Amino acid sequence: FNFHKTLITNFSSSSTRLSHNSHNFFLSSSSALKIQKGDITQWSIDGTSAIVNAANEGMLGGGGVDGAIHRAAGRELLAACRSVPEVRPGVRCPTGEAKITPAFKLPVSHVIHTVGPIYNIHDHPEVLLRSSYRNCLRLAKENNIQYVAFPAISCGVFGYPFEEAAAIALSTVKEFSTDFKEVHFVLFSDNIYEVWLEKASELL
Ligand code: AR6
Repeated sequence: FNFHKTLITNFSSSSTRLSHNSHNFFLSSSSALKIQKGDITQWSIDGTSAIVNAANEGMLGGGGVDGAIHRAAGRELLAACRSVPEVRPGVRCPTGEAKITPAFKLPVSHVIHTVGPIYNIHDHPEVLLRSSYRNCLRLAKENNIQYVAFPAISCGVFGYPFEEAAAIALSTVKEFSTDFKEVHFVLFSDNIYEVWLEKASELL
């Protein structure tokens, strides 16, 4: 009993601006998964932290969460992305991979940029989406990041069905169940938030 009490105290003492709306799940005795509605550019937490950007292969900004992150981080983020070497013309981050930059004006330590699959174009989008989440988490771990926040990668203009995306996102985070203090999903729409909560109750 005391053991659990300690954990709960520790988790509630790590404050996020959005925590009033968050649903908490345990990944392990030392790690929590939190699902909340909100704008990921506003997310902050005490500790080494990263937000994930759902970018495109060029990494020079775009619409959706990518646009919001670049606007909030400022022009230095664009310069940092531009300095990521191209692996082929116009491609800095191939689909399913991830790159890390500083976060500049954002209230976190780093931004991890990944490119999810375009659901109706890529073969085996489920393999690529899992690879996006996995590569973000690997990169976070390598950089000693303790807290990571994800948006719903590929669930906007890239057209991934929400339920399938939620199952992949949550089961992949579960693979890293002892590696982070907390992993958060910060979801913009009511609809996606509900789907994520339902899937988490099923899988965690
Ligand atoms: N905070 C959290 N989630 C957000 C925010 C925000 N501020 N803004 C939007 N979302 P999308 P994709 C949600 O389209 O499908 C860009 O142009 C949004 O509601 O941003 O991976 C890139 O440059 C949706 O649920 O990313 C690429 O070209 C989720 O974030 C392309 O879009 C992802 O939607 C990537 O498409």
